[in-house]
Amino acid sequence: MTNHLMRHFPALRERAATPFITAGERIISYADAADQSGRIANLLIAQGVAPGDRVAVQVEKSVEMILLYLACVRAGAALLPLNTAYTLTELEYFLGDAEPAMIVCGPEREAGVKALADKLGLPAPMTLDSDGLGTLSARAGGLAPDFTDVARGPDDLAAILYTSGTTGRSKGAMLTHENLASNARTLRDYWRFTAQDVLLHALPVFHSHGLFVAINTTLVAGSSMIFLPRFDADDVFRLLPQATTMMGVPTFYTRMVGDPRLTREAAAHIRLFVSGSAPLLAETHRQFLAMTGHAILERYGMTETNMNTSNPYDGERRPGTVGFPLPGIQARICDPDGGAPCPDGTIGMIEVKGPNVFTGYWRMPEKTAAEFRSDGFFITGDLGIIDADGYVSIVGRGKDLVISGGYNIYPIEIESEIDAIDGVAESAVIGVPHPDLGEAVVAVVVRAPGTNIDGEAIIAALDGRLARFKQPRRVIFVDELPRNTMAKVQKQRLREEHKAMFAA
Ligand code: MLC
Ligand code: AMP
Repeated sequence: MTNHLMRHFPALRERAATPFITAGERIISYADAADQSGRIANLLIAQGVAPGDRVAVQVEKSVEMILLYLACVRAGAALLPLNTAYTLTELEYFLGDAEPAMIVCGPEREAGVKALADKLGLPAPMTLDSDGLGTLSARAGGLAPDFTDVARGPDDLAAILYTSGTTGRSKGAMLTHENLASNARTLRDYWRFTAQDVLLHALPVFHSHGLFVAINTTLVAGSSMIFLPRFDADDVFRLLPQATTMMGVPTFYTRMVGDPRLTREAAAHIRLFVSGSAPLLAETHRQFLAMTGHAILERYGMTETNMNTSNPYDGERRPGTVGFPLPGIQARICDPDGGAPCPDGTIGMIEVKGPNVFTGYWRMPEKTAAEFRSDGFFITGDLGIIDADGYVSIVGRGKDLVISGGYNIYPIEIESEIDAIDGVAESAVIGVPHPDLGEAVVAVVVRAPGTNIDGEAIIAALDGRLARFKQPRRVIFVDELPRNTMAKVQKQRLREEHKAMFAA
């Protein structure tokens, strides 16, 4: 048996001289990537990382982070990437739950992560900074570049990505070699990626979008990427003429549309702009088209499923829709409660099935079972409709979720933190339309009787406990929360009341 996912990346052997990643002045060829990932894979083995073991990684974006991902695949380990914004309090849960055999963190975090690792009985962390330096690179540098990839089959674990949930605790979505490989093949073919492509990569690399959609598609096509540490409009406009494709969350595109530098000429070298992770406003799609002549291609995915649907490469890219189920992937609309198929053209729960869909949540068999139908369809939690032409539209969420700048935020997690603060009786967290982030987090809070806590004190109490991007952008105080006859908080009513709060 060979290593299933690595078999899909022949460029590492066959396109040795081709640039894989350009980052500033650095150019890392496919040959470099093969060598460096081989050294890191040798280090993983030397550290005792065995097939199936987790390697937890919370580091700034760097080329070495991607080489570490490749090294994990090659050594048969499962990468567990973590958002750099997560606090040590949040990290404790992930490390305790996943029990990684190796931990890699930024040098500025080393002491805190080591203390956590000691407490949990895990190995001390290695470090990796945004320039790719640290104990990981130093130690791997002394090892041989040759590495025989560990044999792994299609169903073996390749990565665990944690996603929050409506029940509070984050769940580790287990993705196999074939989940990743099948989606990479499909996207390469559907979006016509070839070895001639250069992808402008400004996304973070700890989520499915920046990691798998962007990087696996590049690897499977043997094409190149230009790496930016983050979305910075100056860098993006400077580098667009060197790229042929770009992927982004809608915030990238709303920022570009609001920038006078976005012209036909600026985008002339690009053949494809892709958007996903959050709804792209039809208005943004139209403005972008008017300014550049490019119809942004919107697609729909999830951590658990990789990509499910996409607007077509040829043919109409319909604003406000997420296109058609990708080849080999089935999507259907069902009654959210009973699961019965909905009549054509009605709104219901989007359910999907295909080689892209994960195998389950790490050590949570009941939660896994609850999210699959008996015929193997995964219940996405997104409400949608399929029109007469087959285009899927997402029209709402069956799950209480806020998507801010492409990051998913589950209100229950914020509410439980706020409710635990002295001076708070109860709270409801909602997402409110925001011109830059799509949605922004707002907390509606009822003070405890006789207290006078203010918004600043609430934010201060959340600092260090919750990642900054999850913290409310605004806190509103009310005497009581609106409830229905079942005593359930009427969030829709709160969203309606506050919908113009951030109006531009
Ligand atoms: C940063 N901040 C955010 C935020 N990003 N707040 C809310 N929502 C966000 N998304 C906060 C920071 O903590 C900071 O707070 C302040 O905003 C400015 O930080 P910044 O780093 O300068 O922000 P910026 O560079 O402008 O980042 C915004 C962004 C970025 C939208 C460019 O968040 C981003 O790249 N998002 C992409 C997310 C993504 O990749 N999602 C894919 C998930 S996978 P302060 O107060 O400290 O200043 C998935 C599946 C699929 O969903 O289908 O793809
Ligand atoms: P995550 O759990 O971070 O992978 O986020 C997945 C969720 O993002 C999906 O369940 C959708 O709610 C949302 N999402 C992804 N792509 C789109 C899109 N193009 N339009 C609307 N929502 C999207």
